[in-house]
Amino acid sequence: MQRVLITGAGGGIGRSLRETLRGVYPVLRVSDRVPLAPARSGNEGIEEVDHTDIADMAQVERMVEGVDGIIHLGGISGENTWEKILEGNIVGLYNVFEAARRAGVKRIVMATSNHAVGFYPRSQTIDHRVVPRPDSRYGVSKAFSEALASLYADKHGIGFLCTRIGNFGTRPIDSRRLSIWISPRDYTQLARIGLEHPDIRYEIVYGVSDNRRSWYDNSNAVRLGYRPQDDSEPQAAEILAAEAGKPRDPIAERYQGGTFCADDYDAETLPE
Ligand code: 15L
Repeated sequence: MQRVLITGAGGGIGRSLRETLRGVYPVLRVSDRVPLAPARSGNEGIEEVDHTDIADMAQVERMVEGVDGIIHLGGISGENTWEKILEGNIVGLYNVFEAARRAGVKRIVMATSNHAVGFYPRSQTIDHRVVPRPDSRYGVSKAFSEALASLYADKHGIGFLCTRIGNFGTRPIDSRRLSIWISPRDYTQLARIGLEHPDIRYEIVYGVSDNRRSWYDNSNAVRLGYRPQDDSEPQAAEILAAEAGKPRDPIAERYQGGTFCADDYDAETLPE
């Protein structure tokens, strides 16, 4: 990998990867539709800063020019109106994959989400083979991203690592996140596997740390060499004590997607 592109580089994960991947590849191109910090150069590699709205194919074609691998974080990162999801996560995603195909890009690490499978109950441990159970319009767009990646892998030979990210941050922020948290250094490791592993065609893995309370069987990531360094457990006692006695939504508590499942919920019976 000579030149690696990070889309959505202005978001939390993008800003973090810009630091942790600095100097790992000779050129790091960072892109977003929001303004980014100016490019740096020097011993730790060259940065290129790009400004692109992924809903516009002409801009996307320029963004991917000369790139060997992409970490695609761009688009909408939570529940939103259908119009915004359509623009960022359906049209925008298609533009990135299609422009990448035309430009001969060989590898894409993609941010899908736990919300593609958010309606699995917390009582169930799920692996990379389960069928999607989206918990929101956002979750549907992430299931779509996994399906589009599968098409571009099978038909066009682009290698995809689809990372179903839990919750990225320096520490878990609540009891649900104790099960799905991922630290910056663990996500960096996973992204590097996605770009550098010699035999990736189409793989789904969970973007989570080695959390004792995990709901995921992440053996597919382990098979690819992932050795997470972090576990949310040291924060558990403090988080659980802070939440003790607070009212809890029964739908949010039952399913892995939490409040994404509870929002707008009006079915009369609970899905299994
Ligand atoms: C996600 O997919 C979102 O991008 C992030 O903002 C969080 O909401 C996260 O899931 C989560 O489930 O905590």
